[in-house]
Amino acid sequence: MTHPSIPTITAFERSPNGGKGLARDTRVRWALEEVGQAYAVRQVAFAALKQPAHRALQPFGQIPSYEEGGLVLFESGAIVLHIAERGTGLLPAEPDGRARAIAWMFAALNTVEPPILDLQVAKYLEGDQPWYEARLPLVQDRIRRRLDELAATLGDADWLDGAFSAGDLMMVSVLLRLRASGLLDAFPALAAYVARGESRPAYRRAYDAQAAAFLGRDTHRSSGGA
Ligand code: GTB
Repeated sequence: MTHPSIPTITAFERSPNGGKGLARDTRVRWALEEVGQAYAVRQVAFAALKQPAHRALQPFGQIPSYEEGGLVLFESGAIVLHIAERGTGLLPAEPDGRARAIAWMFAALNTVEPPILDLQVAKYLEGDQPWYEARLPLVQDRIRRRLDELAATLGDADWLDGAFSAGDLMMVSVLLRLRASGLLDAFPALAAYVARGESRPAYRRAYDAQAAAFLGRDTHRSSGGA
């Protein structure tokens, strides 16, 4: 039985990538861990994602969703922002710093993640197209341009704007999706930034929890249920 005050999120029942933390429930788990909020996880089978019961929570039939009392939320960005606003440690108290941290969340989702998604679409969905080889360098160049710009802004700072914030949580989550491509290797400051994010205890707990779920030992938080 889930305690009514403990939020419930949804995650894949089976991981297409073997639970390497790249599905978007990980960023939500990470935010919950950063603010010290206990949570429950309901794992959803692929077929169930597109059923009305799940679409009532997530209109596009995707994970993650978030339920807390009467509140139902979808979109990982909105969920992380909600968690950050309710908890402490992910957004500065000072209004201008808070606004900038939120701007970095949007930058991660709206400016940096789209070309990274393009690369994944190209590789996994368009790899057999005759124009794939010609298009790939264009997609990679668009990512490199964003990484260049981001590296210039980060400089030699640890985090994007002062202390670690929800903006960094989201940016690191997005950049992690690039690791397998090797594109981050040409940007040592960004690779180090990502490693700093990954080494945070809250990230480790989130990663381990999503990985354990696929091995059927998600004892970290109550999972399963209707
Ligand atoms: N904008 C939404 C958000 O941010 O919440 C996007 C949500 C989304 O794309 N969810 C994906 C999903 O449910 C999972 S995260 N897909 C199923 C579907 O659309 O039917 C994307 C994802 C999936 C798999 C891997 N992987 O295997 O590495 C990584 C990321």
